[in-house]
Amino acid sequence: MTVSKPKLPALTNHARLNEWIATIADLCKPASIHLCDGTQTEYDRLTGEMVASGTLIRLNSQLRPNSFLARSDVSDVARVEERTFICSRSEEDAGPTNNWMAPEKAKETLTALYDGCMRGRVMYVIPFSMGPLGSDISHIGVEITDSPYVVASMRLMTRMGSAVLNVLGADGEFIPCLHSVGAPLQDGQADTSWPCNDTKYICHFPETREIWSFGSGYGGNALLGKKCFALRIASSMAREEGWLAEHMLILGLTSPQGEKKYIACAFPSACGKTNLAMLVPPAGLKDWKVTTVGDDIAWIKRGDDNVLRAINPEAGYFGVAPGTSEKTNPNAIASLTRDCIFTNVALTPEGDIWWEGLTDTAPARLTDWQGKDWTPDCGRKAAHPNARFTVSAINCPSLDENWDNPEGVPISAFVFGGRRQTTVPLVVQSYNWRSGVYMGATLGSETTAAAAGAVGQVRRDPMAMLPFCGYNIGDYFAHWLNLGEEIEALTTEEAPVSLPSIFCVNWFRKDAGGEFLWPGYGENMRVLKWIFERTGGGGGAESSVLGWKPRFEDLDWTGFEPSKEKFEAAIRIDKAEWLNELELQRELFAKIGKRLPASFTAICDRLEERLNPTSK
Ligand code: SAT
Ligand code: MN
Repeated sequence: MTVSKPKLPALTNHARLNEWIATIADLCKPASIHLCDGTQTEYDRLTGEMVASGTLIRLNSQLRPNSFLARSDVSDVARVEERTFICSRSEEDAGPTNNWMAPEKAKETLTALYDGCMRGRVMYVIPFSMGPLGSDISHIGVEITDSPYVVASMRLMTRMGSAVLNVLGADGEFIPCLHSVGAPLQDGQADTSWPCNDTKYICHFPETREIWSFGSGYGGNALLGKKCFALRIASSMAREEGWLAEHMLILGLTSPQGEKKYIACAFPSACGKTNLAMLVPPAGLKDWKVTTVGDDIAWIKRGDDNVLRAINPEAGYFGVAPGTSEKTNPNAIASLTRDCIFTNVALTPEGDIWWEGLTDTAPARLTDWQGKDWTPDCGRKAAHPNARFTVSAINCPSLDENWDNPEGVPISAFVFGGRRQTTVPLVVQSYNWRSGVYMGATLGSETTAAAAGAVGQVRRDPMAMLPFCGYNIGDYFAHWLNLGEEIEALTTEEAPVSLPSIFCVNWFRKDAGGEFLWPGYGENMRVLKWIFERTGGGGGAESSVLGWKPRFEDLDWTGFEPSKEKFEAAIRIDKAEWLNELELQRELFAKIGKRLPASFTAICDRLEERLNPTSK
């Protein structure tokens, strides 16, 4: 029996949205259509159906109430960067760091793939708001998907459902986000627990502000509000409209005196952003407080007062599970006690979850992420290295009181960090906006399991945006420089505006024996405290080639037995390493070519001269 083409009653009172839904239904030919209202009842029904179909396993409700485990297909475990395309009209506008495909070609290829791709499945329509409902900084999207796992995840990760349609009204703007796992079901064909397709495309059309994704059900490939919308499409919107869409966590820092500042920090995927955003200060600094606005993405706009204010467009966390523990991130562990979806973690015989690093000793027996029996000596990982937890922000004990404030929070500092075993010092503060932008732009990091491909190689990851900038990266650098210059130009004696200070950090430096030089995690509070002080014009520092850096006595060591030697090694700027680093930065510049801001080459030359006064 073929399913007859659904004749659509108007699903919403937004004519353009109805039209788009009808067009997609026509193309994808689902068995039925469901407009998501975002209620708990709907969530319970969908998760119940997924338990029945084998897509989800319900965890022990005594140990982990209302929580589920999903196991993905072994071929669908991370973002697929080489299948991710920016489909701008001109190739140059996508730039040298993106894969480009002509929009007509992408649409033609994907239209063929989408034709009939939802046969036998429900087509879900998910209205969602990135950012607090109705905030000037927020934007609305509508995702069409044939994956109920995506619907459930979007409910945890975004503000989703009927309330969003109310804000959208009859003619509000929305970003259409089309997603299919690409696994139509013929009559009577049994479904698999994780349908997906070997052919994958994640396409972005910046000029028409559309997203078309096909073939994957995992993370950023499928939850289109996240990297596709909130970073790739939003970065391009932000450039046109004069704001910033960044791969940054946002945290609040409150001093023992009650002074509060917010900072936004950019790190590549799987570099501990969630841990930093939820940091618990160590005993010696327990009078300091860290609160969480967001753990992954920040949208930042200039207020009428020219202060940069940020919102977290998301409403939940899609965090890396392995390595998350009571020691490394107690707030995440506390967030995960109920109402979560875990993907690709291991299952205990009691029906609870486990992953590498959750406890010091592994349980004697587990079912691994692929559903196979697992024992500690079997030689395999129990959880996939990119296994994830998905949980709503409201579960987080450190959630900031302003996390949902439509006005956003004022940003005092930007922090850029990578994962570098060598070269990059623990922390350094740039002398000014321009050299800070340069620091962020030349960020390098060792690759992680968040994306498919090799792990552990250093690649340039400008502002941690390499896989997420939706347009030419040279233009992106220029946009950052312009924004700072414009704000600086407005500064007068009567109306002083201060741009956020810019810092660069590296928690991951190692000694010659491969041991970390810095303890990381909660101890990072010592660096955050210095950053807090520096943004107020306080805090001791010495100058260096790269910028201001703390001396040993400038960090607060209360409650910590510091090794001066290790600190010096962690903060050291090594001439030979930096001359090599500048060569690598020049490789990036050469790749970017003519859209690279001219000042960057000048800064690089000057750095080289200062490192090596005799070289020129
Ligand atoms: O893009 S994902 O959200 O799947 C993972 C990441 O890069 O952090
Ligand atoms: Mn991320």
